[in-house]
Order: sequence, then C-alpha cells, then structure tokens
Amino acid sequence: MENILVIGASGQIGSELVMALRTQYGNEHVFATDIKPAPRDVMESGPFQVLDVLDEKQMVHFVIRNKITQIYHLAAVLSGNAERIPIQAWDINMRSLLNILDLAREVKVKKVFWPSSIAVFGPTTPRVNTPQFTVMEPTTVYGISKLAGERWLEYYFRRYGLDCRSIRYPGLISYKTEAGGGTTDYAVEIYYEAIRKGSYECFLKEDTMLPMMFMEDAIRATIELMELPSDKVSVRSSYNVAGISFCPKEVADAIRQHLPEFEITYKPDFRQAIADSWPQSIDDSYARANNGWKHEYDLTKMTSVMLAEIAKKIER
Ligand code: AKB
Repeated sequence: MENILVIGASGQIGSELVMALRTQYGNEHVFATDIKPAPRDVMESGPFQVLDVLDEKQMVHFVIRNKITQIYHLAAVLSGNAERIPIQAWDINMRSLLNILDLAREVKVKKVFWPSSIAVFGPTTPRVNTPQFTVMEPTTVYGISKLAGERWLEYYFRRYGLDCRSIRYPGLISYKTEAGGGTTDYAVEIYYEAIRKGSYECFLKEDTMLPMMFMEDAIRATIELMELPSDKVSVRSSYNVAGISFCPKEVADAIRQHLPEFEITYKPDFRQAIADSWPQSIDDSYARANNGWKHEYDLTKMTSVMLAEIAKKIER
C-alpha cells in the first residue's frame, strides 16, 4: 500500500493533485502539507497538516510517522515573484529540494516527484518545438533553480538509486486555486477578470506565444509518469510535456466567442523579458514515446470550461 505526501498542497497544482490522488489511492493514504491552509476539500477529505518543508526535523518525523512511500514536492517560488527576491527564492527552491531528496534517500521513500518548468530554457535555446535535450542557459533565478534541481534529481538517481521523476510544466491554467507569481499567470487572471469585470490589462504583449496546459491534463501527465514502471522512465532530469501554445490575443479572441464585449489592453512589465526568454512551443516526443502522453484540452475546450467554472465560483 502506498502512502503519498503532497508538499505544497495549498498551491495551484497541489490542491488539484491531492484530490486526484485521493480518488485513486484512497483519502487516508494521501497526506497534504503546506505552510498555509489549503482549500476546504483538501483539508476536509483527508489528512492535512501545516508544515514548513524547510523544517527538516518535522519533515522527517512526519514522513516516518505516516510511513510515506511517495513524495510530491511542489512548494516553490515562481518566476515573477522570484525576480523580486532572488536570493531568498533560490534558498527556498533549492534548500527545500535538497531536504526532500536527502530525507527520501535516508528514510527510503520509494519515489519522489518534483516539478521543473519551461523556465529551464533561455534565450539561446531554440524557441520553436524546443527539444528535450538542447542548450539550457536560463536567465531567471527561477529557471536557474529549476535547472539546478533537474541536475540534482539525476544525481540522486544515478548516485543513490533514488527514483526521482519530473515534468517541465508549461504555464498551467486552472480555475480552482489561483496561481501566484508566475509569468504565465496572465492566462489564468484573464479568465477571472473576464467574468468579474469584462476587461483585462495584460502584463505581456499581445503576440507573446508561450506553451500552456490545462490543469486536468497536467495532473494526468503527472500521475501517469509516477505510475510508470521505473525501467520505463528514460529521462531522469525532467520530461518536456506539451499541451497548447497561444498568445494573449488568441485567448482574448477565444473568450470573445463567449463574452463578445470582453476587452483587453496591454501593458507589458518586467515579465515580458522573462516570457521572451522562454520557448514558444515544446517538443515532447520523449514523453509521448515513454508514457504514451497526449494532451486533451485545446484553447477552445479549455476556455469553455474556465469561463463556466469561474462564473459558478463567483456566483456562490
Ligand atoms: C511561471 O510562470 O513561473 C510558471 C512556470 C512556467 O513555471 N508558471
């Protein structure tokens, strides 16, 4: 029997991943932690504890006490926020990962999942159909921490045999928990503002093309990767996984199919330079070959779900 720990359970990915894992593995087998309270369903449907991933001692006790066999470590400072506090962000992102890798090795946790990001790529990377293996010279502190993290995952796998797995997430779009501090977050905010105000001021230029993915696809990609037999996981740094690519103007057009009066204006800020250093689209043929990965949501389907769900949420 697996006992799974999700660290960062109150965040955008964590809050949905916990619920998906609980459906699959049973509520009492999926333990959720975060430094802040999680959405109600996460806190009420199974074990939840406020716990700081940087608190090594408490973390070890928690993992031993609950006989944890798998860890998903999702806590991180995202790209936009990290640029505001670079040294602190590096410290939080790296120290938390190293704590978890070392703990997992010592306590003999079977598998660890850690999210990487398209932020590992930089301006010298081919931006269209970015390959799995290519030039990686990130210019953001978030990207540097993700690239270093990928190297640590592979190191722990090769040196200690720790079964580490990872995905380079594109921008993730969801309606349940609002994202915080990322460069791709405009693609979540735009839907909320479309429902709340009928207009949105975008912090990226209208033609800024970035790789994106609907959360349901991302959760499925994650669980599918974690369920793969170990010998089928050929990439031990992190898998490129693609969904859709679009720019702000295209999302605005898709929203107008439902809300014809919707208006968008553009006021690029410091996040434009970050977006300009990232890929526009991703080649995920390794993930497709290894895990049979395939995304299900395109921009049109995702837009219908986002608008309908956010409207319900705001009415309540
Ligand atoms: C961000 O924008 O920082 C994240 C990411 C692409 O990793 N969504």
